Amino acid sequence: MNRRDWIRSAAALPWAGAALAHGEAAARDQPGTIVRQYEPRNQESPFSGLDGPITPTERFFVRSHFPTPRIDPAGYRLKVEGRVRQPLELSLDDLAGLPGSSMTALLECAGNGRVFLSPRADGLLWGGGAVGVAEWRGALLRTVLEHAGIAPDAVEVILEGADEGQTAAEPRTPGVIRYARSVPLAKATSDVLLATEMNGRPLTPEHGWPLRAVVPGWYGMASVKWLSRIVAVDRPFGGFYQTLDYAYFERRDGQPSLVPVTEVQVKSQIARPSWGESLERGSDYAVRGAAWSGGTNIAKVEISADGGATWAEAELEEEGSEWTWRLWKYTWRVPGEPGPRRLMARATDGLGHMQPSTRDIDRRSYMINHVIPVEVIVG
Ligand SMILES: Nc1nc2c(c(=O)[nH]1)N[C@H]1C(S)=C(S)[C@@H](COP(=O)(O)O)O[C@H]1N2
Ligand SMILES: [Mo]
Repeated sequence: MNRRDWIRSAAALPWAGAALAHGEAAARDQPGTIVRQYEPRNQESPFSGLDGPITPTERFFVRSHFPTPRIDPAGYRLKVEGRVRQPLELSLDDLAGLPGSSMTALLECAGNGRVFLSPRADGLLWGGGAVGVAEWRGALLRTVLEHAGIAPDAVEVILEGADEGQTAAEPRTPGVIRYARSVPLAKATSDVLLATEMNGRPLTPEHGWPLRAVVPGWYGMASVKWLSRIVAVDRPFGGFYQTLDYAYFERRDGQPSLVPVTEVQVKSQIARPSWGESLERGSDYAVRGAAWSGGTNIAKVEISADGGATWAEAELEEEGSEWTWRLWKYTWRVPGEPGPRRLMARATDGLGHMQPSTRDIDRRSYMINHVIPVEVIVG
């Protein structure tokens, strides 16, 4: 189902009243992006613009730690080295010659929703727009690793970007470094994609042209853009972006222990109504949103309009591919009394994990999946 079909099928539903028409109209005149930081470029689009299973590239959030690197396509080489039998240097033509593979996958920044943390957290204050789904096309990382021949003692691969820089504030990088993240070998040799295309077009410069990793099911920080070097290593990588940044506390043996942020946690977000929207009292309003979980499918989404005292099940749209979100809708009979109201959505995934109602401080400023109400005005 494409975006237009999604809107059309919504409009055709029997309960589609005036309030639904209002909500859908808001989705069509798409609001623009919000620039969170100008240089390096960081931007998101309001989640209220959700209008189908795929996020258009121009509305897809951008999260960059350093300026977008300039890459000469003729001179570009992807290096594969470290604990391999045969180091490789692959040109763009070499990459295009590999067996093609495509995947519809969600990317969510580990800091998505950070603006809702209280007390205020450090880092970019994302609303709910640092998440999106795209169709990615390229070759499987596995194919490249097979060509290079992974040594038996390798445990991880480091994915390194061509972008570089240093942080001005704490935590400080050791001078100028390149952006890099590692992926354990089991993940690297199963479903990680090396993408050259996004939504049927070559990657844009901001999204990692000419080549990026897509690590499905993991928060976005692992999907390294401007991928230029892959290093197989025989011990876990302790790089900046998985120790000082993008790491959280896991309780082990009664002690909080820092571990890298990896899998996306179960979450649902309300797209419409949007924050502060006025709803006509007594009308039927089509509440819409999406739910996702890194490791598995979504089993259930529930809505509460009474602060969590009671929950009603939302209707799930048809299931997409393994790594995407599940769109949902719920027809809410707006109360007859005017005043402020709060709507909440909570998802449960196929493994039985339900979104928590409160924030876990062990997660520092990442993995923000507790239930966050949307406040509306009934008038
Ligand atoms: N080389 C490189 N790759 C990167 C980053 C970066 O700054 N440099 N940011 C990461 C983070 S934190 C996220 S959330 C995703 C965002 O991908 P997008 O900008 O295409 O949405 O890219 C990841 N890959
Ligand atoms: Mo991110």
